[in-house]
This record gives sequence, structure tokens and C-alpha cells, in this order.
Amino acid sequence: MKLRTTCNRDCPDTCSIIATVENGEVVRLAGDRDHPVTRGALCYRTSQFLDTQRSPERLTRPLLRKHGELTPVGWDEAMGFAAEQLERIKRESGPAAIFHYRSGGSLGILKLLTERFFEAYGPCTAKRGDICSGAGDAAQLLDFGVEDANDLFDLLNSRHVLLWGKNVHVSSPHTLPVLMDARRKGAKLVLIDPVRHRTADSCERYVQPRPGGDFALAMATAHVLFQRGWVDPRAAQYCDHLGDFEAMARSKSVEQWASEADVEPEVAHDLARRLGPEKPCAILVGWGMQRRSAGSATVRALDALSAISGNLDVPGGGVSFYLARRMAFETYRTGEGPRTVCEITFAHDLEKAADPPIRAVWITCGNPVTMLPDSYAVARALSSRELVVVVDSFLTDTAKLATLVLPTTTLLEADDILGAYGHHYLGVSRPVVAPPPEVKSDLEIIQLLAARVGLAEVMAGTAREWKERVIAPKLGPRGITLEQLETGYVRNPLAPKVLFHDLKFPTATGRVNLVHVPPQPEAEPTAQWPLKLMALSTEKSQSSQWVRTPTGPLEVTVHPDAAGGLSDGVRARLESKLGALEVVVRHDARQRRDVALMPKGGHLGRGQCANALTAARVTDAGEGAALYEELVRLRSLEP
Ligand SMILES: Nc1nc2c(c(=O)[nH]1)N[C@H]1C(S)=C(S)[C@@H](COP(=O)(O)OP(=O)(O)OC[C@H]3O[C@@H](n4cnc5c(=O)[nH]c(N)nc54)[C@H](O)[C@@H]3O)O[C@H]1N2
Ligand SMILES: Nc1nc2c(c(=O)[nH]1)N[C@H]1C(S)=C(S)[C@@H](COP(=O)(O)OP(=O)(O)OC[C@H]3O[C@@H](n4cnc5c(=O)[nH]c(N)nc54)[C@H](O)[C@@H]3O)O[C@H]1N2
Ligand code: SF4
Ligand SMILES: [Mo]
Repeated sequence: MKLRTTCNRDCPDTCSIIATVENGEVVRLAGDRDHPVTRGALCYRTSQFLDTQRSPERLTRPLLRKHGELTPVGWDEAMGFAAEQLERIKRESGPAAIFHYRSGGSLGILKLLTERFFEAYGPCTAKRGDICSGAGDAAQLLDFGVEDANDLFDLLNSRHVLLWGKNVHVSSPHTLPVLMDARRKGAKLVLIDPVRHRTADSCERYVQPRPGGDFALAMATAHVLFQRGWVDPRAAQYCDHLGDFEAMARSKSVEQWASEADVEPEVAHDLARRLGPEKPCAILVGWGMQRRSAGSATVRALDALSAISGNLDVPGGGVSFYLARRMAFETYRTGEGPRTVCEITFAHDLEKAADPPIRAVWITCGNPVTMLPDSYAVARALSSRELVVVVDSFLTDTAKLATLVLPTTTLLEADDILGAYGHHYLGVSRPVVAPPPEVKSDLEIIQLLAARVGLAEVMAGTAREWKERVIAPKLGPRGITLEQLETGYVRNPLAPKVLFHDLKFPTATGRVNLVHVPPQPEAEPTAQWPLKLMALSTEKSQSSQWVRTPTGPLEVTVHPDAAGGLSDGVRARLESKLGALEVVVRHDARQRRDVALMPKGGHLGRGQCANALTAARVTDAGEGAALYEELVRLRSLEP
């Protein structure tokens, strides 16, 4: 029997999965051939998911800490304990003493129902900012008043596509075939990324700027656009601050800006030509680039390039960062509670919170100890709370510190509804296999809790009923039913193909808000600390969810000249001001001499976690995380 579901991982592609089920067991996973974006392919990490699904490490019973040890208990005891503790803390300190934290374990829209519960129960303390995309989100909202993008397939109308800090091979593999189709139709692809990776091989041109050099490169490009008269003559009508933007771009010569970006001035001339006389030119803004101190200003500079060169309203143009994946759904969120904790400075905020202090943390879909910066501080902050409840399928670095761990469903058992942040198709997930008997979905768990604290009615409903409810307000009037979403491939009807086709921008003035103040540059390497640590996505895992959890130290890739005399393959210490990790040194002469590259998501308990070395730094706007500028050095293990 073949069953269809939708991948709920934190990934732009939101694939349609075909599961082959025999005797109640999934025996094969494949990409849905008929889905316009999935096109029959799954990424490595999900195609191998059956190993994870069947893993002996899977949590199958609730675990309650007793005498210091996490001990298996029944659901009655587990939920009785959770309700009793939360009620006591709420009674003694008020609901703000309870903090609900959710991250990207599943992007299902029904996951937001846990937030609905904590709003109704309190409102409790909620999270603010965003580890993943905060800086870029803020940039696009500031500039355009909305955050969405042109249709993915509008790339087929492009003459040029700038992949600005984006590794599609790893992070959005289903964009790659669309780019290849565009290339066959004559589009030229350019990759701009300080890290040389496989995506460069799929492009006509590869530019390797200084990490954090993109604002300067964008200004060099803007300078050329002004100098050559390649700015859209209509730009003054639909852009605010055009004069100030021009003055900023012209405040340095093309050569000066290019030198700040550590590229040849010719690069700026080349990019300007593609954006200007050879438009339409699409800019695909990577998510990695905005995880830097000046991340928001950088995305704003790219927004501005697209705007002034007249690429916003034409097919084949646009500046795409994050597609509005929730736009078609009711999300039931009333807004922020009485208090928020910044995700990036999680540990600091948790420990400093007063009146009331944060006494309890409820964690769903996240592994903050591994994935948030300053991991040891996050671990300490959690360990010193009275109550930490973690809902997960595995005993993560975070779950290991919990008071109570509640076992939940995997992506093959999920019952949910999704939008995508890399395309505009909507998807439904349905269990293709039943969960183990003592495992419950997030919805069931929160309903059990709600029933014990007098909120049963607020949360009542089956997953299917909730799906009906979340689509009713916006998709209902368009005549779209849940059955259609389950059986067909429905593109979000609310999303235009060319986002700004009418040059209408929902900003305060109705025009594009051009960035016109340069950001503070990030700290550059020194003789003592010569490398910037970039812990990036790898094919082998989804953040901390590895296909096969590595056992030994992780590899750190550096230019041979930057290895401090350490040869390829040796073990060494990677040090930052915050701590040290044992690693294996890898040489790669194609990389810059100022970066140290490693995979993100290494486990703290296994000594593989880059975030143990990375300080919690907030970006210039949007409270994103500046994750990729921690200064580090390699040292020999010998004393
Ligand atoms: N150094 C460094 N740090 C980074 C990054 C980086 O590039 N470098 N990337 C950042 C980015 S972009 C992000 S988005 C974050 C990701 O941070 P997280 O979202 O915390 O990452 P994951 O490791 O995927 O953790 C998700 C957890 O949810 C669990 N899970 C899966 N499905 C479900 C479900 O249905 N319900 C529940 N309750 N749990 C579920 C998984 O088992 C997993 O333990 O990390 C950030 N951290
Ligand atoms: N296989 C796999 N896929 C994933 C994930 C995963 O863990 N594994 N994570 C998922 C998540 S959480 C997200 S948010 C998305 C996006 O996941 P990301 O990993 O954020 O995806 P990219 O947009 O490719 O951004 C990464 C690229 O940004 C580049 N970059 C970093 N700093 C700079 C800079 O200063 N300038 C420029 N020009 N480039 C820079 C890096 O070198 C890298 O090539 O993908 C998802 N896809
Ligand atoms: S993780 Fe991304 S690429 Fe992989 S199957 Fe899921 S949606 Fe597709
Ligand atoms: Mo992310």
C-alpha cells in the first residue's frame, strides 16, 4: 500500500512523501513524482528516515526524574505531575513564571496549538526573536511591509539568478532542479558565498567574498548602478530614501567597497550589469548570510539592489528570502504574552527574569541546548529551573536535563497541515504508520494537560477538525477544501506569482523603505584569533537530528595555510574565548584563510557542539543570531 504525507521538517522544500507500507510497517520512503516541487526526490536525511523511525533510541514512554534519574512512568502519572507543578507555580508566581519554548522540530501549523494553550492558560512567557531568520524577517518587513516572495517557478523567467549566500545542494535541494531548468532556458547563475561548496559547481560564476562583506559588495554594486545610469527611472516613485541610499553608495568608491568585501571591483560591475541592463535578475537571499551582526542591514542592501534596479515588479526578478508559509492559515495566536524571552539570549534572559522569575519551561519541537548559542549557559539555565518539560522523540542534550520527558510522534506519524518557506504549495501530513502505543502527538499531549487544568474545551478537537478550522477563514472563501489539499497539489491562492507586480508595498508610506545607514561591521579575525567559526547545515543531519549520529570528534575544515601547521587528518583543539572542542583538522585549499568550517548540530554530550564555543550575539535588527562570527583558533593537542 502506498500512502502520501508531507515532510514537516524545518526545510524550505516541504516535500510530498510516498510511503510504502507493508503489514503495518513502512518499508520504503520516496519523493512524490507528481508533486511539482518534490518531483520524485527526497533529500538524504529524509530518504534515510526509516533508520531514525526504527531506532532503538526512540522514546516510547514518558520519563520522570525521580531521585535524580529519568524513570519511565505512565501517562497518568506524567500528566498528573506536569499539571500539578504548573498549577502550583502559576498559583504562587503567576503565569509569567512559565515559559513555553518551541523551535523547528516540525513546521506543522497544528504545532501552534501548544502556543494557543499557553496563551489561554496564562498568558505565559513567550519567545521573542528568531534564531533562524530574525534578521532577514525584520529586513524584509521594514523594506516591503510584507515577507513573501515570487513564485519559485518564476525563476524560469529570469535571465540571471544571484544565489546570494545560499547552498541549495544542502539546504533547499528542490530549488536546484528549478534552477537547472532556468539554466537550460538561458539563465545565468551566480553564487556569492565565502564558503566554496558544491552549489558553486552548478553556477556560471562563483564569488568568494569576506564573510560579512556582503553589505559592502552590495554598495559597490549600487555605486556602479548609479554611475552607469542603470537605476530604474521609476525608482524615485516607489522608493523612499533613494537620495540617501545613493549618497551612502557613493560615499566610497567602487574600489573601496570592493576591497571591504575582499573581491575585485570587476565583480561589482558584473553584478550591476546582470541586475540592470540584463534584467530580469532574481536574487535568492540565503538564510546563512543574515546570521551575522549586520545581517539585517545586509538583507536590506539586497532588497535595495533589487528595488533600484527595477527588478521587483517584473517576472524573473524579485528578492526572495522567506516565503510566507503560514499565510493561508489561521494561526490562533493572540500575540505576545505578558513577557517575552529573547531566543538568542535564552540563558541570560531566563536567569535574569524577575518578578516573577521563570520557574518552569515547557519545550516542544526544539533542542535549545544544542542549537542555541552558548550551549553550556543554556544547559545551566535550564538545569536551575524547578520544572523543565521536554516533548521530543529522542533523548536530546536538552531532554537529558528535563524533569519530565514526553515521547511524541515522528514525521511519519504526524497529523498536520503545512505551508512551505521555499515554494507556495500547501501540504497535509497524515500518519503513514501508527506511533508506538505509549507515544502521543503534541496535540494529544496538550489536550491531556488542558483537561487537567480546566481548559479542555479551548483545545478540543481531533487533528482533522483542527485542520478544517485552520483552513476555513482564508482558504474556505477560495473554495479550497481539506479533501482537495489531501488529494491534490494546491498552490496557495493568496500568493501572487510576482509579489510586487503592482509596485504596491504595505509599508507606512506605500513605498519601499531603502536602507540608508550603514551597519556596524562585525569583528574581524586577529593574529591571536585568526578564524571565524561557521557551523553550517550538512546533508547528514537536520540541525541536531542526524541520520547517523557521529561518534568521534567532528571535522573542521580550514585552508591549509590557516591550519597553524596542523596537518590534514590530525586531531586538534578548536578554541574560542568561550571554550574548546576536540576536532579533526581537514585541509581544503579552496576555502578562504579566515574561516573554520564545521557542521551545525553536533551534540554537546558528545563534545561536538559548535554552540559550546559560540557566544550569544543578537543581530542588528529582528533579534536574530549572529552565529557565524565567533573568532576561534586551532591548537595542537600536545601540550
Ligand atoms: N552554530 C549554529 N547554530 C545553529 C544554526 C547554525 O547554522 N549554526 N542554525 C540555526 C537554525 S537555522 C535553526 S532553525 C535552529 C534549529 O534548532 P532546533 O529547531 O532546536 O533544531 P533541531 O535539532 O532540529 O531540534 C528539533 C527537535 O524537535 C524534535 N521533533 C521533531 N519532530 C517533532 C514533533 O513533531 N514534536 C516535537 N515536540 N518535537 C519534535 C526533534 O527530535 C529535535 O530534537 O538551530 C540554529 N542553531
Ligand atoms: N541538509 C540540511 N538542510 C537544511 C538544514 C539542515 O540542518 N540540514 N537546516 C534547515 C534550516 S533550519 C534552514 S533555516 C534552511 C536554511 O539553511 P541554511 O543552512 O541557513 O541555508 P543557506 O541559505 O544555504 O545558508 C547557508 C549558506 O550561507 C552562507 N553564508 C554564511 N555567511 C555568509 C556571508 O557572510 N555571506 C554570504 N554571501 N554567505 C554566507 C554559508 O556559507 C552557507 O553556504 O535550510 C534547512 N535545510
Ligand atoms: S527535509 Fe526538506 S528536502 Fe528533505 S524531504 Fe523534508 S522537505 Fe524534502
Ligand atoms: Mo533554520
